[in-house]
Amino acid sequence: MEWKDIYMHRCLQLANQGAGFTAPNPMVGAVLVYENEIIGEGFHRAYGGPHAEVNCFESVLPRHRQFICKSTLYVSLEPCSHYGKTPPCAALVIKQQVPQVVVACRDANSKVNGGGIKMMQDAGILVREGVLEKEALELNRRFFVFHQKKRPYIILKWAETADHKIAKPGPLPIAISNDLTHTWVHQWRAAEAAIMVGSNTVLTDDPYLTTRHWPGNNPLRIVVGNRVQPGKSLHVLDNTVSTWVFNNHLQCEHEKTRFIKLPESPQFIRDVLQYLHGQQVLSVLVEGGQQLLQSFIDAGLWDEARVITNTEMFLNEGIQSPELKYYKNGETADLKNDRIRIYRRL
Ligand code: AOF
Ligand code: ZN
Repeated sequence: MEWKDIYMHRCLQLANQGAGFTAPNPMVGAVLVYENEIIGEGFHRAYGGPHAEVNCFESVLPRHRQFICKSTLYVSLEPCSHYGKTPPCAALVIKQQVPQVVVACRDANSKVNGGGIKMMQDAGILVREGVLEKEALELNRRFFVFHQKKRPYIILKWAETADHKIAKPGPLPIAISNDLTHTWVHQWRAAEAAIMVGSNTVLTDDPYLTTRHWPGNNPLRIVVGNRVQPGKSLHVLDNTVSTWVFNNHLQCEHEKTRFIKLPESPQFIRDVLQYLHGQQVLSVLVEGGQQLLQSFIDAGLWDEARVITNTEMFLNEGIQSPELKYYKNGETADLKNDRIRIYRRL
């Protein structure tokens, strides 16, 4: 039976529409094709909701239902084989009597991990794997790192001057990036499960860490360090968004703010990440300051870095930007006087 890449491209396009709403689940798209025509489409819209395959079968018009048993189903991730918030999709595919399934990549979740493909093959379905696999792995890179490395996907972000300074000396914050970049950063925030900063940054900048310039979810706010204490008048403690403060002294919870005590240790960052993995936090955008960013780099605990450089601003003195190690260059973009570079860890 024939199959075409173009339908998998469509699956990935559909999957991407769930960005910012599916974590800790992956983004998944599905397309049902009968004689070169799409008769059904669906994607996983939000965590806890129906999977892509369910939405795809439901979208088929009554007069097209008769063709399902002669169609090819394309899915950007292996259909699941477990009972989670929803019943197994592989069982649904079998029930619908689809003769051929084209899958971009396997599901890294240990509850599935090839189980869906096996279930369908055992039922006599022809399964083709690895179509646009690279693109599908890239789309769900947060999900795959989470399951394979047992920690959230980590994106480091900072804004620097043309002479590589991220702040002035002293306690006063400065604005480095422009308004357009600012809006884009809020879009970045909305795509991640959490935003993290150090407690020094909270005290100097008093940031909101919200996505107020972009529609979408507010991620969990995470503060690391001992300098933020309950009762301080700080935006991150305003209880408008869930906020976790990792520290060495205090364990308590009030409204949306949770202080989490972890032992003082050189492994502190690893302990924080282990806790976040246990709480199903799929990804973290680390926004500073310098010390926290550098500690992630030195521990080799990062996946992506997004560096914004104001090409017209020079400070001469100030806090030097973090220094990346073992990376390759990714995309770049220019927004007026800001140059944005994306790096990937090797
Ligand atoms: C699919 N299609 O669209 C998605 C899948 O708790 P549940 O029931 O929502 O299951 C979540 C797991 O199911 C998730 O970790 C991943 O392994 C798989 N996601 N599978 O067949 C989908 N989103
Ligand atoms: Zn499923």
